[in-house]
Amino acid sequence: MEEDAGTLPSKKDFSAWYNDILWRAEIMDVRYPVKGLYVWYPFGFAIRKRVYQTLRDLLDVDHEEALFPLLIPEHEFMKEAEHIKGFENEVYWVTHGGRNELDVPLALRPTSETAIYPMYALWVRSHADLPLKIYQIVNTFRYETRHTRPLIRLREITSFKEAHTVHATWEDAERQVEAALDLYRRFYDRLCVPVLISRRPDWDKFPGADYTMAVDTIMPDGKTLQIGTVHHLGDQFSKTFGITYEDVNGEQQYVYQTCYGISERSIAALISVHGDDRGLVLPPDLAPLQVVIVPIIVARRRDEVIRAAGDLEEELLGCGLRVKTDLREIRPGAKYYHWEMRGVPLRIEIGPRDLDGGVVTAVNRYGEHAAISRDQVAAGVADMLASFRDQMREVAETRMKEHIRTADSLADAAESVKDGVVAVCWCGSAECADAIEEQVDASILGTDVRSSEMMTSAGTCISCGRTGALALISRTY
Ligand code: A5A
Ligand code: ZN
Repeated sequence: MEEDAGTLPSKKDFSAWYNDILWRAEIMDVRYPVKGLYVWYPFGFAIRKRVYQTLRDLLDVDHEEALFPLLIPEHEFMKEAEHIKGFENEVYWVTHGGRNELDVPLALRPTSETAIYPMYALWVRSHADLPLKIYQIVNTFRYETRHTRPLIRLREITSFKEAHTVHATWEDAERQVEAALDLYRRFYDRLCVPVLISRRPDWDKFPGADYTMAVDTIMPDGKTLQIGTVHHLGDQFSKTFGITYEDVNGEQQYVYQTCYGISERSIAALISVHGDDRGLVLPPDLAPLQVVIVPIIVARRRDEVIRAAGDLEEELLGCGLRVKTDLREIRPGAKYYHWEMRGVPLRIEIGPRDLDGGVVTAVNRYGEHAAISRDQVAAGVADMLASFRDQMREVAETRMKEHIRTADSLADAAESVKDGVVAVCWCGSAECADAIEEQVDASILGTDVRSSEMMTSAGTCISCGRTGALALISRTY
């Protein structure tokens, strides 16, 4: 791996900052020689592990984890007409085994409906089997034609969490959509990443779905990033794949389904929402290293300081914290720089003066100092970590709100959208959507916005003046 050289570009130039932090903080190596495929460094992978464990913990409460194959036979993949239309231009095909052409071409899953649902047709028998809630975390492949970007738009999505649920009625599936949104809200709350939840316009819904709800966050440049989607699939797939159950009266009924997904875009959001000009800022629960101890060594009292640092490390490890003492023979300043880049939430400095005073000096990743009494150090560190997490949540929330404006004219919207999301009133017609998207030079993100603060009553469409309802507009990744 490369040594740090120079500094991170300012986050004001977000794109340059993002590209740089990925290697400086050792998250992704972008030098892999296939477009859209990237390599997780061990440190990036350690963050991924914690983020995905958080997701698993939330899902495992009432879902089961399973694993389906990567390869999907052409005849299954081609069954659902809308679904194919949505994905056919993005599919990689395996056509050969060695030198022999395969009888049945195999798709690398771009998503797994067509791998999972033929099996669901075998598994679901009676109403007693419902609801069925299964998820898997896998890699998927999409031949993306838009500009690829590490963690954001990949051709191999390495960390695709997809849940697929089966229900007896349309309403049960609708309730599951809400439950999934709630689960995603809680997931992003653990990441301290604020989200906007809305219903995608019809032309933007998942291929084959009745409707799509999306979770977006606002990136530092004001563009939105879709970091999760929840789809109500109605009975389209159950009719195509013959997924039926016997109801209480002994009659066969088609099931209703949902699916919902999250990818490593969640980690792109985590990095981008919180990071600063000095590097990553990570919530303590997700940081691979929560506390770094930096001994401030003065020759005369060297052994004493190092012993004290070791004792402190042992005590904090004993409390279940992820701690490390940095004993490298480099300047303390270089150590601060190194660990700030990697987002360590808390640094503890311990030197002769601290020893004499019976304290340690703790500095959180926002640069706030506190002296913690040595006898109370475990409780003091736990408090600082907890309040740092709360602060992270607040800072991110405030910043997101600053990126949301309302507009009541197209000109106004066109101006405000350069800086973030704009809430407008839209009548719902396709013609007005076209007019708005063209004149504002941005996309309609969604309607039916799930944010108490944005529940405006009906107003007049900014394009045609007829009655309309709240819609969000943004430039998107
Ligand atoms: N089967 C459903 C869940 C599905 O595939 N939905 S989806 O197409 O919307 O993808 C789920 C989520 O994966 C998206 O909301 C987006 O956050 C992420 N995603 C989609 N394409 C991606 C890509 N090329 N690179 C990284 N993440 C992607
Ligand atoms: Zn209109």
